[in-house]
Amino acid sequence: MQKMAFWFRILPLLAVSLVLPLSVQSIQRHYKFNVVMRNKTRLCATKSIVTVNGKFPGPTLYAREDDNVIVKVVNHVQQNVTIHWHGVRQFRTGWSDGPAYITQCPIQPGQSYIYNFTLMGQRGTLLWHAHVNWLRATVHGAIVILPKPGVPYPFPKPDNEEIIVLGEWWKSDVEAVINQAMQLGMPPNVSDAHSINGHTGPAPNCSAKGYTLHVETGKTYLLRIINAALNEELFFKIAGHNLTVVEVDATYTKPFKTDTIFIGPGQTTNALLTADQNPGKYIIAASPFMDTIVATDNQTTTGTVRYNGTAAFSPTALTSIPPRNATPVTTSFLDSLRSLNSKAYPANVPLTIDHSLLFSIGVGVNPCSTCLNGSRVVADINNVTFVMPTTALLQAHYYGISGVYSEDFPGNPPMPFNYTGTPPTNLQTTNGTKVYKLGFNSTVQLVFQGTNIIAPESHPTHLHGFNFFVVGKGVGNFDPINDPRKFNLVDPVERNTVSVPTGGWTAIRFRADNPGVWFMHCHLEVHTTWGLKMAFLVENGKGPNESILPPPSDLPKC
Ligand SMILES: *[C@@H]1O[C@H](CO)[C@@H](O)[C@H](O)[C@H]1NC(C)=O
Ligand SMILES: *[C@@H]1O[C@H](CO)[C@@H](O)[C@H](O)[C@H]1NC(C)=O
Ligand SMILES: *[C@@H]1O[C@H](CO)[C@@H](O)[C@H](O)[C@H]1NC(C)=O
Ligand SMILES: *[C@@H]1O[C@H](CO)[C@@H](O)[C@H](O)[C@H]1NC(C)=O
Ligand SMILES: *[C@@H]1O[C@H](CO)[C@@H](O)[C@H](O)[C@H]1NC(C)=O
Ligand SMILES: *[C@@H]1O[C@H](CO)[C@@H](O)[C@H](O)[C@H]1NC(C)=O
Ligand SMILES: *[C@@H]1O[C@H](CO)[C@@H](O)[C@H](O)[C@H]1NC(C)=O
Ligand SMILES: *[C@@H]1O[C@H](CO)[C@@H](O)[C@H](O)[C@H]1NC(C)=O
Ligand SMILES: *[C@@H]1O[C@H](CO)[C@@H](O)[C@H](O)[C@H]1NC(C)=O
Ligand SMILES: *[C@@H]1O[C@H](CO)[C@@H](O)[C@H](O)[C@H]1NC(C)=O
Ligand SMILES: *[C@@H]1O[C@H](CO)[C@@H](O)[C@H](O)[C@H]1NC(C)=O
Ligand SMILES: *[C@@H]1O[C@H](CO)[C@@H](O)[C@H](O)[C@H]1NC(C)=O
Ligand SMILES: [Cu+2]
Repeated sequence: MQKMAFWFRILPLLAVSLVLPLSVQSIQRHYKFNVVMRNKTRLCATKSIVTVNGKFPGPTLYAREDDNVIVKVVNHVQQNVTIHWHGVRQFRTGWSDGPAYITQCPIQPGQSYIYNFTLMGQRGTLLWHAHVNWLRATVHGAIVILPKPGVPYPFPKPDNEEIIVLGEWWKSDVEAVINQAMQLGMPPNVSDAHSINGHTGPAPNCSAKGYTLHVETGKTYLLRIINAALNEELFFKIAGHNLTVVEVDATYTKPFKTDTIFIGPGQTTNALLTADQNPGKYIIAASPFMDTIVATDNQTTTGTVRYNGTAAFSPTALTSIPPRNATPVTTSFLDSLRSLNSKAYPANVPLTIDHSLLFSIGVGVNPCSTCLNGSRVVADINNVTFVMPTTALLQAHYYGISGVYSEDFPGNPPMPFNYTGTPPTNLQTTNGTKVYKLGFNSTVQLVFQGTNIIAPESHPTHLHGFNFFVVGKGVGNFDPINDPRKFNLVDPVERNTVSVPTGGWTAIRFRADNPGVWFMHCHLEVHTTWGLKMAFLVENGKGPNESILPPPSDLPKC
């Protein structure tokens, strides 16, 4: 009897310690993404767009850190489709990363593909988006990664949270916009409006209702802000309120207060908003940043924060919009970003470097007999304009198919010049499908150097498969002797997409501990189309968990 009582008491404990941790580690989240056409009315006109499940923005993918996520994507439209889980590390699961012709062939009309990945060592907000042509203009949505069960946020628990997806809207079909630009060899038409959660708000000749965030006095909201625009870095503000930034790109930051968020395409920012002002209505504004001669969509999109109990007729508090060329606002925001670097969330910055790379990034001009001026604008990294292969690079690497890419991507500009001074007279680039090879677990320091060719421009540059630390940045040319002395190797911000300042440079560091083929490109879609892209090939390691997993059986074929 006594023995049995003992076992009755201990069994639940055993059940807890043996069964619970296992089940907690292996929660599966299943999603189905039906890619379908839908008519949407924006700017007082109706247009048919590609969507996921009919939604714009698309559905939010919720999961916890350590969860296994299974998304079945079924293509019901006439375009090729792929989905990229922007910022998800995809440790050994490059097959689920998504960029067309880099890690997979597109999901063709009528076909489907199951993305299967585990969220490891990340928590916060990311985004998913189509990664073929310009489809991501309408095919995008939020990824919310909650902390593991029982693990609190490292900041006061908000009363509620809200996803804020910023986007761009064209009255025309977006594929027609880029196809026309490519035919002419000219920059594409800018968008007709920005949007907040799919709402453009009031625009010229169209009194559309904007997005509204309802708040209760005294409560704090975690805003999960995502820039899903194609070609524009944006400012985000709320009248009369400061925001406290606590996380970017699914890594925690040291909290800091700001009245303006600066956010590039592909980036995410979590910020706390406290409804501590007089009850009323306050404008939310998203507007473009551009500090050089390049054209932008100048429409500021607006929404409203509305305190509960506010009368419909009460006036709305406006906010001052940063000027389009407000470089100091961007600098002060970027300089405030620091990784949390706590005991629980350390910043493991590589301190010794195996590969020290300098990548010049910008545009060029190549001959084109059929184009408007007999030339076309292209873009390049180290003078290589990347040409998309017709076989995905990851398959070519995994199966040893030769002739798809070469491994001679230059680690330095082949012909150094004064990148931020007078450009060379010959603006031509070379074509190539080249990768840069990295040994497993090697360390990389990569300096992005913007060029002045045609015009200097800020490039929000994105690396797939890794987070990196932003150890330094500056204006002018990178100085390899003096600038590294000023690097922050203690608490640099950790992210997956970084803005390289106009006419300047940014230095990042990362450890190549994820085997596979990883795309790196400017997240201004126009620059990606023009060729500002390349890939790193990270070799397998020797250990049991250091190789690419075998490809899934439903991997699309080209
Ligand atoms: C969209 O609208 C057009 C024209 O109004 C109509 O012909 C078409 O069937 C609609 N498509 C969908 C998917 O609703
Ligand atoms: C997902 O991938 C894991 C690891 O490769 C595999 O064991 C599992 O069967 C896959 N699940 C699905 C639904 O494909
Ligand atoms: C781009 O803009 C030009 C000038 O406004 C216009 O004529 C053209 O139709 C636009 N292209 C597309 C695809 O909308
Ligand atoms: C708004 O409408 C007016 C009058 O019809 C027209 O002149 C103007 O060009 C329109 N503006 C835009 C941005 O469409
Ligand atoms: C926002 O922060 C600034 C600088 O700290 C301060 O001057 C301002 O009063 C704050 N505004 C609000 C609404 O808290
Ligand atoms: C946007 O504003 C800039 C600076 O004010 C201006 O040079 C540019 O022509 C505007 N672009 C459009 C499309 O109106
Ligand atoms: C807002 O809602 C809260 C809780 O529902 C309530 O306590 C408060 O009085 C409301 N405030 C106003 C201004 O209606
Ligand atoms: C590069 O050009 C800039 C702008 O003209 C000039 O200030 C700088 O001195 C030049 N640097 C070198 C190394 O020549
Ligand atoms: C880029 O490559 C082209 C073609 O080989 C060459 O003419 C040009 O001088 C190179 N430019 C630079 C900056 O390396
Ligand atoms: C470079 O590649 C593009 C296609 O991506 C092609 O149109 C162009 O002719 C190529 N240029 C050269 C010099 O091979
Ligand atoms: C990678 O290298 C670091 C530093 O040498 C080492 O601490 C770590 O264990 C290595 N990781 C793997 C997976 O080999
Ligand atoms: C879709 O992808 C397939 C496979 O790569 C390709 O052959 C086809 O041309 C693509 N279709 C379009 C419309 O781009
Ligand atoms: Cu760019």
